[in-house]
Amino acid sequence: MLSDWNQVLAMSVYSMHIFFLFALCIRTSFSDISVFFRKETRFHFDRETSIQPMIVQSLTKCAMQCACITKCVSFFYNDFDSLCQLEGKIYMSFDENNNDPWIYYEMRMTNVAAFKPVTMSSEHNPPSHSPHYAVDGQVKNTIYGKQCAHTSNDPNPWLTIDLENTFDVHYVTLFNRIETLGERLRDISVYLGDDYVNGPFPVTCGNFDGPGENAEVVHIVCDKPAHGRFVRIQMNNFQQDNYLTLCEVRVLV
Ligand SMILES: [Ca+2]
Repeated sequence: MLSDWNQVLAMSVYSMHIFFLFALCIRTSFSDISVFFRKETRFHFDRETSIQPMIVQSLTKCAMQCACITKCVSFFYNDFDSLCQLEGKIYMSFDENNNDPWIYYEMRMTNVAAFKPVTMSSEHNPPSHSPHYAVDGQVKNTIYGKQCAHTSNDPNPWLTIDLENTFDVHYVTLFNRIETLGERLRDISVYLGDDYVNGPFPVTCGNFDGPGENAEVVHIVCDKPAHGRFVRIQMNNFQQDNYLTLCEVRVLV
């Protein structure tokens, strides 16, 4: 019964959030977008390769643009020049003296993966790459992918997080390794299941074809709310270099 009520509560919270985001999309009177989006300071995008940003009147206008687009969960806003960037790749930044005028905003949802039980298909060089590093809340600029969850060279490497309850997942965020070999992140699918840590996983949230880049942050937005307790992140299409390395995973509901 408790599980049922939690499920109802999770669905209600999700529905309300989507409702208010839609309200943000169609109205102009919201003065405080922090209700819908949170600011993060350690993200940047590549201005050389990204599409031209939009000129907008305000941060709220930029947030409205994102709220009106299906699968937009984040954006960059430049208050100095009133510019809005909705598309393009996102990267972790490790510059402690970052004076970048571009500020990153992400949809204010709840990460239900933090510090939850995690298993992997195998563990590369224990204990430097323990699965718990995927949900410890840290993304560090370490060499050789240390302090990131890291499998061996498996046919279809995977990492599964037990959310310890069922949720309707809106999107999953993957933090790629930072220093090198970021291109290994490719052919990723995110699946969900209700019953056991080893599956089955009948629900597909979405995919990331890749290849990834060093320090890239990938949002996999589900086609529709993906229901389940166990979240499996799996690399498909066996190739020579089949290592799955994840420095952090967030599951947003
Ligand atoms: Ca981590």
